[in-house]
Amino acid sequence: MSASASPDAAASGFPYAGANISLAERAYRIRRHALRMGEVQGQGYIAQALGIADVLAVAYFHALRYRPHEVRWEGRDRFLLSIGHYAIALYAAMIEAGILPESEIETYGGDESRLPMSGMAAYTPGMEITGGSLGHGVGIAVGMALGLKRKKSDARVYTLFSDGELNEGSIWEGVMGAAHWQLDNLIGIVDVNDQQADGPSSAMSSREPLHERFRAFGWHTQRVDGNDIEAVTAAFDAAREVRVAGPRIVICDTRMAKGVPFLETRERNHFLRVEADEWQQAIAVLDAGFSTRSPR
Ligand SMILES: Cc1ncc(C[n+]2csc(CCOP(=O)(O)OP(=O)(O)O)c2C)c(N)n1
Ligand SMILES: [Mg+2]
Repeated sequence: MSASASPDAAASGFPYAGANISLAERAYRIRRHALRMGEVQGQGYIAQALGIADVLAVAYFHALRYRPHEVRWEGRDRFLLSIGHYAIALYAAMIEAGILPESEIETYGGDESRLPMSGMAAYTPGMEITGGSLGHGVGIAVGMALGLKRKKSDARVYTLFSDGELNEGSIWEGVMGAAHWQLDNLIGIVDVNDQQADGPSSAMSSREPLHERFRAFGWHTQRVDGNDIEAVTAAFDAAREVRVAGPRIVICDTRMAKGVPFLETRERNHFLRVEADEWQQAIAVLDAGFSTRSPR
């Protein structure tokens, strides 16, 4: 069960402000929920979920303003999942945040489930958009951020997209639109795991140097180790607070399957098939890694 700090914190829209669970523990628990969902189907985009868990922990337990039991609250920050195949990662974060019940883990990917394998707004509370047809998360974020400004809202729009999506021209159209409209309420997060469906992104069609490229497009740009929680937290804080005009991006270099070493080294981990007996092994390795690193 997730613990919130106080009724005041919940009402403020920062439900976990002051909670005594560390972001590292949140990330560990997000990874654990994801592995449990992976086990239900026996395969999936589990390496991405393990890789992005630290970023999601910072987003949902530090940066985002929302109400877990009122997902359509008008004052919420919007979190857009452009990469629909990362849905398992977002479900895991939303379970930890108390937006979705933990008991639904066992329904993951099933016919009647609210947790389909690719993220769909009509199915899942808290899923803002139906991503998955890649390349749209930035353009949609531009429209939302512009709309919020026109409504005089101080809510922000976060959009999570991937290094593979940088090969879609529509992403760069959105990037230019955000700069044109000076959208300082838009924060992009790009997961650079150097992987896409056919192999390493750097070998497919590299978009490096990303820092210089985004800066040239008029974005306030930071690049961090996306598995370093302190660095991600500082970058999210700076993205929110820096006094510059225009959109902001946090480029996050992540390691696929982070936290489960025998999966980290597996080849072609875009879509992992994990043997039935390996899921419990993966959870045990994750548990052991967390308890030795973070004595409580
Ligand atoms: C427009 C579009 N083209 C192709 C696909 C098929 N597809 C699904 S995931 C994926 C890889 C995208 O790259 P990335 O998100 O970086 O991959 P990962 O890091 O998850 O391995 C592709 C090509 C799609 N969903 N949408
Ligand atoms: Mg990738």
